[in-house]
Amino acid sequence: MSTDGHLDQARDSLELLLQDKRLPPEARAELADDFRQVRAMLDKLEHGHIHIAVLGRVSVGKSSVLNALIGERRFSTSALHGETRHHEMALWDEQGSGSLFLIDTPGINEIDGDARERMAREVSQRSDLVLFVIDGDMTDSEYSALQGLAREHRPLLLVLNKCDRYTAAQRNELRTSLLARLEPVILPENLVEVSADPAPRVYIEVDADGRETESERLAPPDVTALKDRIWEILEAEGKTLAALNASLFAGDLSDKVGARVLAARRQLGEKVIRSYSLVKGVAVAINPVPIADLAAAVAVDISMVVHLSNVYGLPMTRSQSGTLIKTISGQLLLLMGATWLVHLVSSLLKAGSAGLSTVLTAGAQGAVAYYSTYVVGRAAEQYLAAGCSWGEGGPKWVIRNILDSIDRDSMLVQARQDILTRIGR
Ligand SMILES: Nc1nc2c(ncn2[C@@H]2O[C@H](COP(=O)(O)OP(=O)(O)O)[C@@H](O)[C@H]2O)c(=O)[nH]1
Ligand SMILES: [Mg+2]
Repeated sequence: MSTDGHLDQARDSLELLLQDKRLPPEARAELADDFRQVRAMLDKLEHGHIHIAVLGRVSVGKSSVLNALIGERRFSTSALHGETRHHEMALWDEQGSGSLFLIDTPGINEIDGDARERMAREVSQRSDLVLFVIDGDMTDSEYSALQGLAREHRPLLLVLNKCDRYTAAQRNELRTSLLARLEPVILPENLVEVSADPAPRVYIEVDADGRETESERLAPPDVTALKDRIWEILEAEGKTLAALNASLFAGDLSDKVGARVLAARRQLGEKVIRSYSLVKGVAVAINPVPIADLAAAVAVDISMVVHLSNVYGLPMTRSQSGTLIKTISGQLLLLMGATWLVHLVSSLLKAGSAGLSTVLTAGAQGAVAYYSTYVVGRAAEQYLAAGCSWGEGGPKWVIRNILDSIDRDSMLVQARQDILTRIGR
């Protein structure tokens, strides 16, 4: 599928689900995040934007590097810890391209463990080019973050900043040892040395009388090597870079969104199934004469399946839903007919006695009805989740798995309690 196809599909699916007011709030919040990402990606594709992001430890000079590229103080910098709190973006209008954006990020060591990995991955997935900034030999956490990035298969430059602090000999030594350690992740042309915000130089002048005067002169930033390398990369693969990245990202994202949408539907489906099961259980408990109930009971199941089919965006008519229920009940009867009937008949036999036991048996029958509707609902849901298919194993296999996955006894106890509470006893 094309990049646009993936994203359009993800967007449509999300939009539909976001409109469903019955969706639990947590699920809605998660989906809203995905939605923003899809939208940002679509915008980016539409406008042919290219995103370049910095990553690295705090205070290595990430913000300074971006400022030096732009030639303006667009991102705030600080000698203190952690000036950059959130991702920030600025247009880099070099050579009137109008479509290059620089993205600043917090230090990778300001967030811990999993969150750090996640941020690094997210930043890299959204960007066409990542500048990993360091200011000396690499720490273990820098090293592992860089390895993680390399696994994403995105174009990656290693930027050694603060070169004004090193002598030429030190720089050479550093460069050699970094390359040796990072081979083959970083090739020599992708390790660039810069001084984004060099410390002022102190000059000492001695006049004719031997008096010394000290003066400070600002040193200009030097990021030429980086700029050149970025332009080389962009010129060589400019548009393809963005497109390749977008399709990698789109594939990932639509898989992720697909899984989220499914999980959200399951959550919603479970609510729907449980409420119909309770309706059915209560109806049977109030009126425990099975023959008279039969038609009404099937009607409840049919409504439930129609409702579920809407949750899954594959609307069914009542008659289609009736057919589906027949298939499921047929399998249920085959799989657990015997125990099922014994259970039901023994409940019915007790229905004659009055008083407390009537209440209990009513509850028991209701619970059985609850359970059967629940199983029907789960089976129908599985069928819908697979895009209206029973898969290779057929309905028998699916339904057996569902029966195995439910702890029947505890569900019956719980159902009976819920039913009795509902009918006020
Ligand atoms: N000596 C020197 N200091 C630098 C250089 N680049 C940045 N700095 C200083 O390093 C500190 C942290 O810079 P900043 O850009 O805020 O780092 P960030 O946390 O990675 O964004 C600031 O005080 C900068 O002035 C450089 O090339 N040389
Ligand atoms: Mg910063």
